Amino acid sequence: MAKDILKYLRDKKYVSGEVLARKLKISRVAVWKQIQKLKGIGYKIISDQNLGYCLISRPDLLLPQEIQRGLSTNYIGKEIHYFPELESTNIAAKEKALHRAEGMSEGTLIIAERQSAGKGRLGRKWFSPAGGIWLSIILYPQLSPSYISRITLMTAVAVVKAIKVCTQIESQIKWPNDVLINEKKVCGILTEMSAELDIINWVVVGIGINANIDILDFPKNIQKNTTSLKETSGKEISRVKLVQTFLQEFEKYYEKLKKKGFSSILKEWKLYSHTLGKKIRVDIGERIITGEAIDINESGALILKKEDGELIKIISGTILK
Ligand code: BT5
Repeated sequence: MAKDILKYLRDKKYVSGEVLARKLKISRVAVWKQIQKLKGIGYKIISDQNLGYCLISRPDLLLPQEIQRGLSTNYIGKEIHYFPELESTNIAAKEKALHRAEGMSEGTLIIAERQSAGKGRLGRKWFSPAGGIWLSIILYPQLSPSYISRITLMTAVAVVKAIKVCTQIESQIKWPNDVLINEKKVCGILTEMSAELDIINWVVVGIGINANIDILDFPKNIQKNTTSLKETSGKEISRVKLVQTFLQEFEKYYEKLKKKGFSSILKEWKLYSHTLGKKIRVDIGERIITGEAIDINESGALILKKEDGELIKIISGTILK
């Protein structure tokens, strides 16, 4: 109901309690109660005995009604589950993803203001204080499980585009799942899935973007290699706008991936690549391989040229400093 009142409240203009009551088919006392609720979550609303209610400002929170206001996607973010705090949006999304048969729809979003146990890859920790963007998207693609790495690469392209559109900041993609600004990590992506033979049951794409976080708030051991959009631009950015833009870009690229294949996205990925052309060391679990990153192939694997000229195809790994 509080959400419905927002539809009729106008930015910086008065709407009478009577009109609100009539539109929503509730009493004026009920309207007043809902207004108190909205104030409680940070909406600044003033009231005048004769004129009614006037919305002065919205809270800087990633509330579903704020994200969905003006969101132009067809299905990504049409359903949003919002939490002030969660252990991890990926954990919550994975639980929800199981309920496809009960109507869980593709593109459902889990979003939290803070994560108490944010996850990186391979059991690493992801630091997730207030001010960042921590979200996970549930997908049910009819693609082969081998597409998982392409979904991560595609997501990184959508992040770079959204950052550019919203802040004008140029960022680069470090294969496979990092987005960097001036060599420092501003975003990490964690893609998880459940699959059987050649069928994907579900995919959860988790995205963490350091939006309005002060660098000194990061743990000491990662400060050197980490940045935030606030730090780079020198001012707070609109997180709601960035989430909306990202969701729109994400849907665009996801559709492209499914309909036209990966090659068109790969071209853009290469444009934003921080990795190609560099001499790197990659930890692939059982060993570390050194060589020049010369290409990404059609399935999203990194092609490394060793000193002796041998070409190695790496499906997943971590580039070492
Ligand atoms: C990642 O792992 O980069 C994937 C991060 C995914 C986070 C999102 S937030 C929403 C969703 N819910 C979750 O629980 N996770 C996803 P990886 O490549 O393994 O990098 C992890 C490493 O990045 C850590 O070991 C730290 O060194 C560093 N790190 C941790 N927090 C960071 C932060 N906020 N910004 C930059 N670097 C960070």
